[in-house]
Amino acid sequence: MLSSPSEPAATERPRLSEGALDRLPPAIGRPRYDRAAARPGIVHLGLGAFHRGHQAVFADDALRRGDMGWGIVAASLRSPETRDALCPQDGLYTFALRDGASVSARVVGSLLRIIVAPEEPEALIAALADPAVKLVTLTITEKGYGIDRATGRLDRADPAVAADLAAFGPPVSALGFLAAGLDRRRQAGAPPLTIVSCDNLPKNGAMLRAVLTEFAAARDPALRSYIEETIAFPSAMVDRIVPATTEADRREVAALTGLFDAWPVLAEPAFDWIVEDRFAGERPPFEASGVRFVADVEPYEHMKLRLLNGAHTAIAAIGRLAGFETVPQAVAHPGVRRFLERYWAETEPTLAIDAATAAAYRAALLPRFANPALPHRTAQIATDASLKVPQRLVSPARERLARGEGIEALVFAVAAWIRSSSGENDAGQAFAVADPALLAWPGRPAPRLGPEAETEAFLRFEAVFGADLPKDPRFAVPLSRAVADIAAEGVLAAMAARFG
Ligand code: CS2
Repeated sequence: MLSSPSEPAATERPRLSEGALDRLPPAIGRPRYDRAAARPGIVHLGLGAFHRGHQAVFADDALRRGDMGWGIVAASLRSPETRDALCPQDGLYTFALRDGASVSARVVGSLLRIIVAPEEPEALIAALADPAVKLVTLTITEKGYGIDRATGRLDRADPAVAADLAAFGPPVSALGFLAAGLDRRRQAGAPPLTIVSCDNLPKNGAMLRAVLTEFAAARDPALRSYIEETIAFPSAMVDRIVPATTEADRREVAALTGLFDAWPVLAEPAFDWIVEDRFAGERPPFEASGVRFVADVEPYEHMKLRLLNGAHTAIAAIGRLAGFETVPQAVAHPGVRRFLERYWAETEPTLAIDAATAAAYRAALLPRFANPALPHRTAQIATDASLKVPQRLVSPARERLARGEGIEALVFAVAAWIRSSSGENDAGQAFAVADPALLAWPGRPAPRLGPEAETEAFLRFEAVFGADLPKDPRFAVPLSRAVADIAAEGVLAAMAARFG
């Protein structure tokens, strides 16, 4: 539903705001609750599109139902962009669901306050220490946790972590803010808190607990004990495809709502938020929105990381090499679909979840990826790939090898990632590699070193491959061959030769 040339430009329309809600067409949902009466019960770190297309929507549902203690104070840890877009709109934004030709939209009102952490560090610490706050959620991406991926421990060389450990000034890192907020809660005797990582990392709750306690221990042993004894870190599986917002999206939302929204969020209808049922205090009343609380999240986590995210990472690498800009474009190619079937045939049996759940999840993936209304960019998914490949592709490969099973599709995906890390596609065109962890890795091979030397160098990337796989010829040999074939024939031909 794109605006026609006769319609006003998006920015010429009245701006979305509290005062403009009455002008929305009746079909557009909106907060009918008294936002001034909503109280912050959640602090969120990492105010990107994903949060606004996922957790913030469930909080808005709760407020709509009259549970007024579940508003959100959201913080951007770096950039002021989202705050600058949303504050003139009273924190409101449009959330649009797109599925093929159908689109529906609602205005979300759960963001009660937006903090840009570097500008107002004290406000964020105070929000974290607020006794009314019961839950902290995080979407800070894989690289936000200051974790050393090779050891699973705190990465003291991470610049933000190092800065926070070196000085007691205003925090910079997510861990620094959490530690400061928790320390204040401890001193004030505030009620216990639950902290939920909503990033695509395995055992994300345990991982966050481990790095945060290690960080706190470096500060103050009493803080460490407080965290270990009173704070809950349930693991969580989050799922929803939420591509970065484009100018075309802004125009579409303006045409749909009649109002200009500087930063709407567009997503697919499918979603999951499965949280380990281990809360320190009150649990958010999100079940009515379809959020599930379970005893053990790990089977769901693996299912999602390996079936969806692993396929995404493979599509992103193949897509970058073959010149597919978006996921729907990539999966329109029959060779990619044949590869994916093999990829899923390898990964599905590694899951410790009942077969029917895995099969249903897998069956829904191709239609989700193919959704033409969500042009999810391969470049976006390829961001930070070196932090994604281990849990998405390498872990299932390792498990299959341990059982003596084949790993042709998994190895091919890893090979495509290695080739795409050179920043050049199969037609010889350069593209940017947005992967700071890869760029900072001292062993990174020089471009155009040749496939054999390239594979050899990458196999020394311990944070990705560990110490075992490089020595295992069942992994190293086919990897080297796949990298060489992709270099010689191009990714699509090398893929067709293997998977049809
Ligand atoms: C994607 C995820 O960018 C990526 O790494 O694989 O953001 C993916 O879209 C979501 O996890 C879907 O739930």
